[in-house]
Amino acid sequence: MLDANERLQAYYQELRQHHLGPLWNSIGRLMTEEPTPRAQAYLWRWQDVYRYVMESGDLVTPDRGGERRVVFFMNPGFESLEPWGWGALTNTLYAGIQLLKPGEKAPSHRHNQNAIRFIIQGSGAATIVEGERVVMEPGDFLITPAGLWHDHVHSGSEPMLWLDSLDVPMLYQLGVMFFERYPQFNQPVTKPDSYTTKRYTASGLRPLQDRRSSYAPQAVFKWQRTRNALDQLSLLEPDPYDGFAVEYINPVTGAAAGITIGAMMQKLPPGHHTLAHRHVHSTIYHVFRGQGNSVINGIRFSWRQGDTFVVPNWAWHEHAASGGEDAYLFSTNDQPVMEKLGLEREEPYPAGQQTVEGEFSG
Ligand code: 1HN
Repeated sequence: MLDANERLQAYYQELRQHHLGPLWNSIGRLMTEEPTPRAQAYLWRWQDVYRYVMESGDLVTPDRGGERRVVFFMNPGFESLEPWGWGALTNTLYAGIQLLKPGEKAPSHRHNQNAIRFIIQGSGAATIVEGERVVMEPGDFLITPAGLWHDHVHSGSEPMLWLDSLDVPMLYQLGVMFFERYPQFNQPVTKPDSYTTKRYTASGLRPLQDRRSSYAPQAVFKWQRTRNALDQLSLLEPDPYDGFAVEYINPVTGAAAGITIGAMMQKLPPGHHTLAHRHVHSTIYHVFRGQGNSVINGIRFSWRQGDTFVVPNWAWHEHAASGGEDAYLFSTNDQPVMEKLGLEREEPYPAGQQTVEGEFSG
C-alpha cells in the first residue's frame, strides 16, 4: 500500500508524463507578489564592446544572409533561453552595436519588429527607409517602424557605429515574427534628401497630409535639435528622477516615435543627483557623453562614455553625473507596451535616495 504522500508523488509524476500540472503547488512560482524579472542589472564597458565590434569588421561583412554586422548584448539572466534569450536585455528589448565600414552596404529587408537607432560615432553613412535616404550623424535618433524596407549605405571615410534597439524578444515570445528580403540588394531612393526633416522644422506644426500617417512621419531626430531642447530645458526645473530629459515622440500623435519602443535623452549637469524610483517598464541606457553612476537596487554602477547598462523591470534606480562636464544618457524602454496593456506602475523610493550596498564589477 502507498501512503498518502507516496500516492501524491506518483500522481505528480503521472501528471508530468501527460504534460499536465497541479496549480496548487505551482501558484507561488507562477504568480509572484511583485515582478521578479529574469533580466539582471548589468553594464557593458565600451572598451570591451568597441574592441569586439571593431574586430568583427576584420572578420565578417554585412552580406545577404548575415544581413547586419552587429555585436549584440546578452543579459546574463536570459542567455540560457535559446534562441530568443540570446538577444534579450529585458523581456521585450534587444540592443546591439552595428558597424558599417566606408564603402560597405547592408542589404534591404523588412520585418514586423520595430527598430530605433542611436548614432554613436562616424559620418558619411545613411540608412534608406522606404525610399528615403536618412543621413546619420553622432547623437541622431532614427526610427525604422515595423513593415518598412530598410538598408544601409556608407560613402564616407571612417567607420560608422550605432546602437540598434528592437522589440525582438517581445515578438519572439508572442510567436508572431515576420521577416522578408527585398528582391534587390538595395532599394531605390525615391524621396528628396532629408525629406522628413524638411517637413518637420517647427514643433507643433503638422503637414496636412500627415493626419492619417500610421507611423511617425519623421525618420530622424537630429542631435543639434535635441541638444538645444535640453539646453533650454536645463535653465528650468529638472524631472526629479531623470534630470533634464526629453522623449522622442511621433509629432502627429504624441505617442512614442518608436511605437513599441520608448526612447529618451537626459542631461545631467555635473554633480546632479536624481531621486530614486522604480517602475514596471524596463530600460536600456547608453552613455552618449560624460561620466557618472546609477544606483540600481542598492548596487552602484559607475559609467562613462560608450557604456551600456540595463535597469530591469521594477528595479529601484537613480542617476548621478560626476566629472566636469554634462552627462548625456540615451535610453530605450518598453513603457509604451506597459501603458498599452494597462500594466504600468511607478513608485518613489521612500527615503529619496538609496543606500549604496556594493559596486558593480562585471
Ligand atoms: C535589423 O534589421 C537591423 O536593420 C539591426 O540594421 C539589428 C536585429 C534583429 C533583427 C533585425 C538593421 C537587427 C535587425
